[in-house]
Amino acid sequence: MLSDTEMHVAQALRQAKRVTVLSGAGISAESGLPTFRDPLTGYWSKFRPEDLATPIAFRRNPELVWRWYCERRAAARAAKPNPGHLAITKLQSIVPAVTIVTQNVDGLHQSASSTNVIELHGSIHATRCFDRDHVMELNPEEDSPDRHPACPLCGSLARPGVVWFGEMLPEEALARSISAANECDVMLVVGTSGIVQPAASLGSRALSHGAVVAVVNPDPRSVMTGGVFLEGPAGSMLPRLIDAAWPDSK
Ligand code: BJW
Repeated sequence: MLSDTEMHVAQALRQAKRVTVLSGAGISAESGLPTFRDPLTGYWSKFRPEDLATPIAFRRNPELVWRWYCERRAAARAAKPNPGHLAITKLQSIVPAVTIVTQNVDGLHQSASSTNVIELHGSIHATRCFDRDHVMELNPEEDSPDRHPACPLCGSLARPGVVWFGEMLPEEALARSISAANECDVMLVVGTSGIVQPAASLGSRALSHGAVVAVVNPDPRSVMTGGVFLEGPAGSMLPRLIDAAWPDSK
């Protein structure tokens, strides 16, 4: 039985010409990848962000940062998309203009065969050098916490191709995300605490442009002012919504 709010969002989806999905770490939780801010299992329950996810942290202790990302790369490579990712792929097969703006670096939307994915915080599967941003190839078979490669062009150490605190987001990705927020009829904000800027402000941007904004999250603390809240994990809530919007597609 669907709640009135779920019915309202399903109806808005059915009528929508353009949908934007803003995803965060929570959508990959059911694929076994930890979120950042879960008090028990999140990365930041064990590490401080400033010790690992900033350029200063890398300068201070590159080996520690490299080891952490090496473990996370291995986990991301082993992870499989879950029903939440797959529901978004299905949505893309029904609505022609669906843009996925993800803060995630794990590549699971792409593994679920989604297209039009904007990686706002980069990709953990990309590597470049710290000093000069030269692109570096990292062979998964040689990717080991004990081997921190240096750039063949300039000798500087490898770093993951992600966006750390205090770094600018990729300009084009941010511009496309802002357009996707401005232009959508419905925005689904899935699995994000909405703390990290500028991604966090995309929901209110969509709202102020007249979109229906629905937050999908098991934690009611993530309610966004003005958006509607659908309480539950993405892996069950998203398939329910799509099935409710398009019962014939079940
Ligand atoms: C489920 C679920 C299930 C669980 N189903 N849900 C303006 C004001 C204030 C500060 C700033 C500002 N502008 C910039 C800043 C500074 C900073 C910032 O925002 N700081 C905040 C902490 C306040 N931002 C930046 O530095 C950004 N750069 C920038 O803006 O440049 C210009 C500038 C620089 C300096 C000053 C001013 C301007 C860059 C941000 C980069 C973020 N990087 C990280 C690491 C990426 C690499 C990596 O993966 O290691 O990105 S931090 C981390 O947080 C990661 C995530 O993408 C990001 C967001 O986290 P997310 O995805 O929301 O995860 P969680 O864990 O927070 O939430 C998970 C949610 O899922 C929870 O709600 C759960 O309940 C839910 N969940 N299971 C659905 N099954």
